Amino acid sequence: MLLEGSTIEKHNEQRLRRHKLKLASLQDEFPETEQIIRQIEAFQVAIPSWALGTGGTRFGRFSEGGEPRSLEEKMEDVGLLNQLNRASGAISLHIPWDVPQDPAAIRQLAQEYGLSFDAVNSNTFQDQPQQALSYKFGSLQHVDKAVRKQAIDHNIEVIKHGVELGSKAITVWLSDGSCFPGQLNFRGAFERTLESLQEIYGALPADWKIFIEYKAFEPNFYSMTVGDWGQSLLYASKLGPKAYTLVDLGHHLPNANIEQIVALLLMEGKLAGFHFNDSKYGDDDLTVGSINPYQLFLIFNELVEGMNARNMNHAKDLGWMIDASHNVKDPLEDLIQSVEAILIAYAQALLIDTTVLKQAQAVNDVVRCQEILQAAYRTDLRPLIAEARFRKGGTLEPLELFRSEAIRNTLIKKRGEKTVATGL
Ligand code: RM4
Ligand code: MN
Ligand code: MN
Repeated sequence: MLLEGSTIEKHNEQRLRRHKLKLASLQDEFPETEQIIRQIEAFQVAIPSWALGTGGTRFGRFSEGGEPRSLEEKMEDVGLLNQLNRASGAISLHIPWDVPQDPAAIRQLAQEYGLSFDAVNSNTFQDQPQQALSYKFGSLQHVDKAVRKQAIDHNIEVIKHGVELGSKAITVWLSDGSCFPGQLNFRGAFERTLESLQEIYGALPADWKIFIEYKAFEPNFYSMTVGDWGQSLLYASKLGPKAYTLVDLGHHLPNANIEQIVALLLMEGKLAGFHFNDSKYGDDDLTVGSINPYQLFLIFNELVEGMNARNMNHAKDLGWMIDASHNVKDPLEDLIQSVEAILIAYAQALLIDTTVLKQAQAVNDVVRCQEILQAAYRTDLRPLIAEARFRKGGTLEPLELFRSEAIRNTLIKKRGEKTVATGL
């Protein structure tokens, strides 16, 4: 379902006066507001096709109902989300959870919803019903060449699906590793994985990239073959210029300084982009900005400074994607909150006066440095995000409209209470 234009107009009309007042106060205080609004308008965050249904843990799954039953319905949900916030104009597909059976029809549908296709994702962490060989002991690292070949072929297949839809990158996340000391020869696992990745790399079209995602633990709990940014960077460097390291915020050990990792990957020209989420303990996949919005802001501070230093286009030169799971929230409401949190952190980072910060750093004025960062972080820039949405035809308050129009009820009526979306 898409909303009638008049529904959005009515919603905005009722809120416009208050919104303009708040906006005027920011415009009065900061001369750069217009520039920030334009940068927010250009910024898009891709939605993962596997995050439109209810998530769960191994202890259970409690659905909201009305989950999308097909890729077409998932695209419908992202189309709706984008209609509300005008910042979710891309979808990232996970294969084989979401195989585009009729690529021409899927492309056509994407055009109708104003969506493009972000990176495609391969899956060699689960065994599929028709699959010949098992990934129980890994995929690209496997000691058996035949298993490695099966996993390589799958990745090449995923690239083909992506080519048909206009994607420009493949994200490879491997669950490969070991659960017990002695199970695996680390060097052997690394070398076999590299060799497999080299074959996949060889199948990339000229204008494609490969993103190597790392993760500290789970499902393997003793070692992960791509366990941290050092290992990922090693693979990416050995593979060549089309290979980059992807940072999923939940994939670090507790208290890792992610912003420093980001700064250095960016410096090396090897940062692929992000899987945004938030976490308290591990790969919790919680709503972006729900636990530690300050960390998100610090990451964006490094991104803005580092991208400017390399003359990069903020909106286009890195992959921006959400990778979250919605266990107790409506998935669409959760995604609205996540996109908003990302845009707020980005806007606040844009507000930092880099010249003044550098001056303070140069004289070791530690107090001043903290004040500069926190002054930006403590400024409520939500009116700028709302204004960017409004200018692009979106809603001033997406969450409010989602609720007042009872969108989940409509989806339940249309799709049913007990539908299950593919994904984790
Ligand atoms: C992993 C990782 C991958 C995602 C899967 C579903 O933990 O974050 O990016 O594709 O989960
Ligand atoms: Mn991820
Ligand atoms: Mn993850």
